[in-house]
Amino acid sequence: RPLGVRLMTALAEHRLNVVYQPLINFQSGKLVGFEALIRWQTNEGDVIPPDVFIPLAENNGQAWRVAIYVLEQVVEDMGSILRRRRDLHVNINIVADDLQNEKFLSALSYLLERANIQPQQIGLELTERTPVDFEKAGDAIVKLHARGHRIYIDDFGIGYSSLAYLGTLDIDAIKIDKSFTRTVSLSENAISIVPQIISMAHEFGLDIIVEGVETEEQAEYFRKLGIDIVGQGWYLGMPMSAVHARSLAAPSK
Ligand code: G
Ligand code: G
Ligand code: MN
Ligand code: NA
Repeated sequence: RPLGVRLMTALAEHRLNVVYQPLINFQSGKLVGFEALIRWQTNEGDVIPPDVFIPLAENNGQAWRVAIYVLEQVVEDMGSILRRRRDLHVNINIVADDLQNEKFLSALSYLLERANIQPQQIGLELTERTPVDFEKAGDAIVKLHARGHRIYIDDFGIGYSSLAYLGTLDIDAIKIDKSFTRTVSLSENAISIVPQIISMAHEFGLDIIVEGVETEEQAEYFRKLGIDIVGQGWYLGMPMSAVHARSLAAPSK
């Protein structure tokens, strides 16, 4: 059967999994939240990456089903810890279609309200890998932002209209793409555009998350900048099961 049909069946049978990758403040070393990442392993044992099945869902007009699925899973997995720790947040990935989708938007408010999770505790990561219609997306973003959600531009720097976003959209933060993180180095003569991206984001009053932090040297580089920056990457924490994420987040006493 076509992959798109198999995806719908897998969603209906609840066979996709959500894992959680820690977000760590470089200055304090503290956990500030997680990014929720969807995983699909078929009954035959094949792992189908989200890069493959998310665009498929989008093309079939079914992206909202995936977004609601992840949201429901996040509420179930992380609701208890988010109620105990109001300082933590969980980010979910959405696509441009989701911003226009009434089913997703109402599920978002209904599920959070029912579970007593604050909108501030659910961040929305919008990738710029695919073009976004600013006119339409702008309105939806203003509304979600006004509700209290934090809006992140994901994969910042590699996609469409990076700079146009910064001045025009009601966003809170950028996630600097891992391809830029690879260019930073503690050596004096290293050439990297990352400091410019960071100072530009600051000028616009945006928070910064650095993706793909894989080495101690990269972590040290961002610590040394001496400003509040959040990092994500294998060095700081692998994507993990909900059980592990909850125990990482549980107040230590
Ligand atoms: O976790 P991984 O490296 O496999 O993710 C690959 C890509 O899939 C990333 O760009 C990530 O943003 C995207 N992705 C992961 N989980 C989700 C999800 O739940 N929804 C959407 N729309 N994209 C996701
Ligand atoms: O596009 P998005 O940022 O949502 O994708 C996050 C993806 O990046 C996840 O699939 C995750 O598995 C992957 N990822 C997380 N940390 C690292 C890292 O340190 N290095 C690399 N190469 N990928 C990472
Ligand atoms: Mn993301
Ligand atoms: Na990203």
